[in-house]
Amino acid sequence: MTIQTGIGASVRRKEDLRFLTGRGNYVADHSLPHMTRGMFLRSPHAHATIDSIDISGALAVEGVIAVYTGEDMQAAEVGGLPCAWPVTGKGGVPTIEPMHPVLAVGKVRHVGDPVAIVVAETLEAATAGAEAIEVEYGVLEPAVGMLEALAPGAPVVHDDAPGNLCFDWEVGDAAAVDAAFEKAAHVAHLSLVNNRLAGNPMEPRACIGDYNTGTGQFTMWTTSQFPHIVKLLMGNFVLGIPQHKLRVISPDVGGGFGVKQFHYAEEAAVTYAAKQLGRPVKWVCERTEAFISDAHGRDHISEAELALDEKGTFLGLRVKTIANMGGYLSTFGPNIPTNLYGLLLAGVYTTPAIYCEVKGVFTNTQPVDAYRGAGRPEATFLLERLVDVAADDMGLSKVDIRRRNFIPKDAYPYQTPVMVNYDSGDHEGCLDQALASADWDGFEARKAESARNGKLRGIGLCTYIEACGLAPSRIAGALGVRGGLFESATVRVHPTGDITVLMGTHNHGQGHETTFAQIVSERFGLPTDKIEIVFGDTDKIQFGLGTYGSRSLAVGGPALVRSTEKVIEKGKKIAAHMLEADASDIVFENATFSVAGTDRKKDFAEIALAAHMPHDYPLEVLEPGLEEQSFYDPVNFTYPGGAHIAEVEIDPETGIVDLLSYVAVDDIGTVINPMIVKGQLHGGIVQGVGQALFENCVYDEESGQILSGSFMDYCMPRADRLPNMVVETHSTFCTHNGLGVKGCGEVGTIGSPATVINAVVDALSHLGVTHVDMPASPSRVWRIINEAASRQAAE
Ligand code: MCN
Repeated sequence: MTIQTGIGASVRRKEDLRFLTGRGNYVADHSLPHMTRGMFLRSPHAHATIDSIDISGALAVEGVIAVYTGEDMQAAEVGGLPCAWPVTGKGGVPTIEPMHPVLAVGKVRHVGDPVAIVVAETLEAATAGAEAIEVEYGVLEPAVGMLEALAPGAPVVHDDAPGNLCFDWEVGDAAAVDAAFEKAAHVAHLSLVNNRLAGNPMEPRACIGDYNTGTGQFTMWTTSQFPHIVKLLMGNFVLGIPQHKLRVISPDVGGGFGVKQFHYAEEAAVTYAAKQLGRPVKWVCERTEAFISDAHGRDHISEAELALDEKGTFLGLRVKTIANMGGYLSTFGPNIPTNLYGLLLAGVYTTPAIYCEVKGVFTNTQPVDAYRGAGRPEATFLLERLVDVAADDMGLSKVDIRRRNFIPKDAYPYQTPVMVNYDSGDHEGCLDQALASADWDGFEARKAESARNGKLRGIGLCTYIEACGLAPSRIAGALGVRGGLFESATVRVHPTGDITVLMGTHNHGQGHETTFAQIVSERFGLPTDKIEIVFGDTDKIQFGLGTYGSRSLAVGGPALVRSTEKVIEKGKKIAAHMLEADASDIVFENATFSVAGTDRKKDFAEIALAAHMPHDYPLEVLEPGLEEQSFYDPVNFTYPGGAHIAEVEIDPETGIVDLLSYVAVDDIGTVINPMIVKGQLHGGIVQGVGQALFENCVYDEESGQILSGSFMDYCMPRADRLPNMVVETHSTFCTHNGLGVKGCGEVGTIGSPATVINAVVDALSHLGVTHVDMPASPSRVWRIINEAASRQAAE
């Protein structure tokens, strides 16, 4: 029996053996000769002037080698950390991009803002050194909440951003929306907060800077999702290192979830220090330090209104959102609540008029950027909550109101009023399958059973679409990105026929070593154990843009397919020469080149050998070697969609929400590896459930101190709070990338917050509750239940 290893097979993850047996190759595991340890002194204040820094105490600590401050870097003309995706606001006004120094100069703008780096022989000495630095701060009142930061007279985070407004962006047709609201039979309203999250990948960030004093070559190991971009941003904009003198390596990375797709201050600081000292400098983030140095995600305040006719048909949608940028712009900060949010507000519906405005605001908090889903969970949450509110207002069923407004399957491709053009989808199909799998019709009986046990049961539904596979460079360029967004793949066939694939994407948990090998296995008819997928080293890999926005398969996959096609084309020419036939008569199947209609053939390894030992070879017309490279730039995003259904049970005595069941039916196009997709869905859903029920970054409103800066206070979802999930697919196919694939890495996180909160609100709807902000923690739910009960008693 042959084991199927091509597209569609649930091949076990090749990479897991080393991970599960403790043989992964992480940055923190690396040790270099003469390596030193770096430790950052971070601001204890949210907003303060730096009046003086005395480093003498640190330098007196045994083992401390050097201390560098922001002023040292300024004197060395080190640049600021760049924003790679600003947006253009109303009236063409650009995003305000204040200087983001690697180490603070003159002022600190959030708790955790790095002030100095101490380099020492040991971690203990570096830590003691950081503690021995004396900084005189002039503590200022911080701007903590977004509304407070925008209020007149608020403390100013950056002098060049008066009123703390970073950008004021809009999309859609405001006049058309006004007209729609004028003729509406009903308008549904919703005010909501999308809570702030910390990504918390299992492996905290780490980096090592190294400088070769002989060759002038820099090497930086870092836990990054996109080493080539770090190389470009840090080399070109921050440290002025020529690109050919800088190598960035991101080996095994223990989860990223977006948090590791930014160029961080620590990367530049250790590289700068390594150059000064001629010795490698290593920094490994601690968990608590991660809460005040990793970029956070989400953090919106929104007002939304949906205009409907008397039958519940959507006429217009108006959204006003305030989005937190934190104390500085992170690499992609402005892009997340604008292009990845406003452009998704049509959802799966035919709403003809949509208008959204987003104000980005600076506050004295940690910078905010992408976190799994990035913008799309926010759009889905707002829209799918609002649809439920409208259904309740009008006495319509949650299913019927959605069906009435779905974009029909045969209306694709579908141009939305907010720029994006969806290529394919089948929302009815996903919904029907989800309703059946969740036994939607049997809910009332289950609810009655819960009631008999004193529990409140609710069911929640969300139908969503998202844009991923970032991105067509031309469209992204028009939307403000300062770079390309294509992807690359090299297929290197060795003389033996074994294969190394060099991918421009980065694997940090998604299973690329398996799924990309499956694609090659399918094309060449070779087993996956003859195929090695390599990524994460800018000296080995051609330029690639890395992994985020569920792009690796949808953008990297077609580049890989093209390279395999080029190898096959060249193989056919070699085979034609060896078999004395015309290349057009050569067919390639199951790793064999043969002359059509004959038994004359050469297998893949023979052709590979001939290409490297070109004795019997058409050298006059064909170069030796068998290695092909491709770059692929898509023409559109891919648009996964789906229908998710959850059931919750609430204990009215404690406010504890139990998630009892979760059904996800997702349209992700062609599935390469069903088992890996299932894993991606499980993980993604759990992260969305985390946002809905448990996780929250909380700041003290007066001091700007983070109050949830450890796992004692920041509640991560755990297996014992989760049900067995039902994860299914219902696919339509991407029309433009050849493979028919759509991304799957974020869909779970995009659908689940709305699904779970819709279920929570449903469980409480008999109390007159119309919305519950996330996280639906026991204390919040208990308070809502008790307030509603008192209200009802008073009426
Ligand atoms: N896949 C498939 N068939 C499809 C779609 C995807 O078999 N139709 C496979 C892919 O080949 C890949 C995996 O599923 O092995 C995810 O593919 P894709 O949707 O292309 O997403 P990326 O590989 O680009 O991963 C990025 C995405 C994002 S944006 C975040 S955030 C995220 C995520 O994936 N972070 C993760 N999943 C994660 N999973 C882990 N374990 N760790 C993270 O940090």
